[in-house]
Amino acid sequence: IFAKVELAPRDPILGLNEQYNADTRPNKVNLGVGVYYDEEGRLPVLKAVQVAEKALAEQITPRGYLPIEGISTYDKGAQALLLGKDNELSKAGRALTFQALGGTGGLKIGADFLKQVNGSATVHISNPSWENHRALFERAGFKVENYPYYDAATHGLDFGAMKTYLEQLPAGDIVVLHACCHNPTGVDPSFEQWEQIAAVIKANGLIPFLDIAYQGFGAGLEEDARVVKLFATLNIPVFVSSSFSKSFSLYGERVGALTILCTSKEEADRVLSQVKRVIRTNYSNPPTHGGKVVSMVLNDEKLFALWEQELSEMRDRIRTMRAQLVAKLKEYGVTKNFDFVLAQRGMFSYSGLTKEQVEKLRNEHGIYAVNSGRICVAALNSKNIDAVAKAIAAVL
Ligand code: PLP
Ligand code: TYF
Repeated sequence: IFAKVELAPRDPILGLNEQYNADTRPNKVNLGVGVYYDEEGRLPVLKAVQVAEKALAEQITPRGYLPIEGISTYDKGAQALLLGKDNELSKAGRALTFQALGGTGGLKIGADFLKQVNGSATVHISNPSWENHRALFERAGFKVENYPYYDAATHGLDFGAMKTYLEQLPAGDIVVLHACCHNPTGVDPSFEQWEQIAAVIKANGLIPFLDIAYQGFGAGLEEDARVVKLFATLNIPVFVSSSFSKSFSLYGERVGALTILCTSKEEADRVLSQVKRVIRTNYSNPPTHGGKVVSMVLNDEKLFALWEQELSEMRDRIRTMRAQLVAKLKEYGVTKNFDFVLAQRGMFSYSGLTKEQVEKLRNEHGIYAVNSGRICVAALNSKNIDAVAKAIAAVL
């Protein structure tokens, strides 16, 4: 049975990591994978997480199976982060949240459930989008198309083309939207543009699937959930995949969630029973540790405040790095205007570097970026930024 198995290509981003790890040059810099590093170039372990883990270590508890939908306080906390604490949908029993294996897991159980109830629909993702979106929805059995999004000429959003495209979609089609901090471009619609997108989605009977993997990295926890809250007012089915991988720096714990908004409590009860079946046949129930840590932080006022503070420090550091990169590029003689980097939000910048320039950066300078020109600004720090800016100036 293995004779005809073809060698699959490496993940373009995670494959880059393998190449970076094998590189022996001492001054190499990894701007490839979307991971937040601190000023020392280390993956942080947040103080809020440390406090929670110490508390958990002191209470030795049995490790039985979790409910299929996960830890209830985790689900409640994750839902409140998206919709706000006392929101109408949660109170009415119209919002369902499932602990999931990262944001990826939330997308996958949502996709599997959608395939069951809306299988002939086409899924539309932004052009470009996170590498895994297309593969994940195709693997779930969907046809996947791209909607216009990024405009390379302006380094901004091609809103006109995006809206026109959405307007011609048939009812029932699924639209995957990055609720904040678009990966890979860093370009988000304005709130006024979001209102127009939401109106088209509602008018055409489209199904929005919001992906929010960087809540807190744009403008703040509440501000970044504004788009989710907007869609929650539409009174239509809404899917939301959220991730704590980056915001808690808990990548390997696989902490994420799927939230589904329904139009009535009765509908929600039926949906709940079916999504549980999807989860049961995939991995039965989620793991305990990461979920307990996140739940403890989300549900303790002091720990929550500490986490929010740490998150705001991460966000501010990335902003500082954006400003420094733009300033250093000028300093090293780049005449092209890079001010657009300041307007981009979240971890990433679509730098506009070509594939050839990215290859040169890697081969000649040991600086790793994604072939699309995406760089992870959250991997810059005051020790590597000069080398990075000099190298970019050289390849330009
Ligand atoms: N969606 C987007 C847009 C992402 O950038 C990521 C990043 O990893 C994910 C989903 C998946 O998150 P997780 O690592 O929690 O599975
Ligand atoms: O886009 C990124 O870099 C992150 C990390 O298959 C990631 O989202 C990349 C590829 C992948 C899973 C996670």
